[in-house]
Amino acid sequence: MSAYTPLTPESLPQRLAGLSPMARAVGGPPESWRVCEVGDGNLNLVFIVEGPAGSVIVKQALPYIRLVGDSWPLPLKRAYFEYNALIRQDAADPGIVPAVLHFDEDQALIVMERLTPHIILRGQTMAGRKVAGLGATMGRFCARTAFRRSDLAMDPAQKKADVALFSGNVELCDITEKLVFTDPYFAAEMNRHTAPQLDPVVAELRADTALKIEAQHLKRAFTARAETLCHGDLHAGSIMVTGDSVRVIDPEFAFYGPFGFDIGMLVGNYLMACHAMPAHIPDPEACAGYQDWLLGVVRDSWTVFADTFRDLWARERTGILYPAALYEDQGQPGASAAACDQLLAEIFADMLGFAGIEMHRRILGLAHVAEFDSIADPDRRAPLEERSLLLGRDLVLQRHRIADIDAVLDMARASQAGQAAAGQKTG
Ligand code: ADP
Ligand code: SR1
Ligand code: MG
Repeated sequence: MSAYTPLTPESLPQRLAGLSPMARAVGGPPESWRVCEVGDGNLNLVFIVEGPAGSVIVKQALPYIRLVGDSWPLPLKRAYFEYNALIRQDAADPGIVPAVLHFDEDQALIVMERLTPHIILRGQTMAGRKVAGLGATMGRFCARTAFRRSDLAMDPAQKKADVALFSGNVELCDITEKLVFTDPYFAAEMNRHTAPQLDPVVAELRADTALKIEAQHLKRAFTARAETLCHGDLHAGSIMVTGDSVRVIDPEFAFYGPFGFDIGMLVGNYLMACHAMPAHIPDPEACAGYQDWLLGVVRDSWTVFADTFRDLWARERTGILYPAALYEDQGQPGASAAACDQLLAEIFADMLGFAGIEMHRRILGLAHVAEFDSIADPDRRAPLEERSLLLGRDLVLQRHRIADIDAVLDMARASQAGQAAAGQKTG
């Protein structure tokens, strides 16, 4: 047991020199290592350590929220949840999350594979660059982790032990419960929005009782439905890409929650990127082309999620839910397929609800997205944010009536064109 001490670029080589997996990966004498702190996230220290043999990432939790400062303490144990999530995600969908080389619980640090030449997805999309296979890889990742870490596939004792383990991630869930599901809908202290331009729509949303009821229904799903292991913070800053490789990082918010949570957060982020794009790609034709590509990513994410989920349903349904004894074994494969379709319809509606809530909190809450925040002129920013807010409300309120993913894309296109909810097909 050693007392927790935050690393610095100067202290890191000497402090971690004795870790053999790290020394092997980096090579050379520790005095020759180049160390650079690159943490651009909201919470932790992240170092790149380079040497003659290669490089690694060292991520260490701080005892407070980096974005806010030491006035908001946060327990170091979040590194334990991140480590436990990484190894489970890697087992469920190998090769997507960084390989873990070492975990030190006392120092709240993880040494992991450095993804290179990957960059954060947000930077790619803001620059209007496409990533081959983005929707398919993320749809598959979400479906594989959702299915394989649930009672559809797991041994029930292991699933319950896992729920118990991750139920300790209290403080990070508390952040989501407050910042995502609650604060956007009242004048919470740390909120900020583009003012005064957005004031009228913000007042309208906060007065919308139907919206606030649905937001709390979704929060209830977040707190009570321990269906599967969720990444918990799956946005464009938690995905690293090249032109044709897609990897996922940063599952410290991991918890057991609804099947549709991760893919919903992701879809919300893609839709916000779409709405912000006119400010980043000035040529209207190029912008429209890129928005279409982003909407294609939304479509692929859902269709590949659903296809993968159906495939796993057929091949890997070894858990306690919807057992084959009730359907296939009685010569009723159609009933099994119907059960799967009904569950996917529920996940689809949840996904849209979580997407809408995410779109609200990133414009009204504490933690915004660079797609909007980097638009310097508030008169340019506000109308794009407003369309996103209104689309988010439509997704939340109408989620049980939206027929399919193409109807979502129609709603997004209409919203981008400034015609909220027009062009929507509902079933
Ligand atoms: P936080 O938990 O504070 O949000 P992140 O895990 O998002 O921190 O990491 C912050 C930054 O560090 C990322 O935006 C990325 O640039 C870099 N980073 C994190 N993990 C890796 C990795 N495995 N490989 C390469 N870069 C990484
Ligand atoms: C105070 S933490 C703010 C946000 O950063 C994290 O990445 C999560 O998205 C959290 O809601
Ligand atoms: Mg992060």
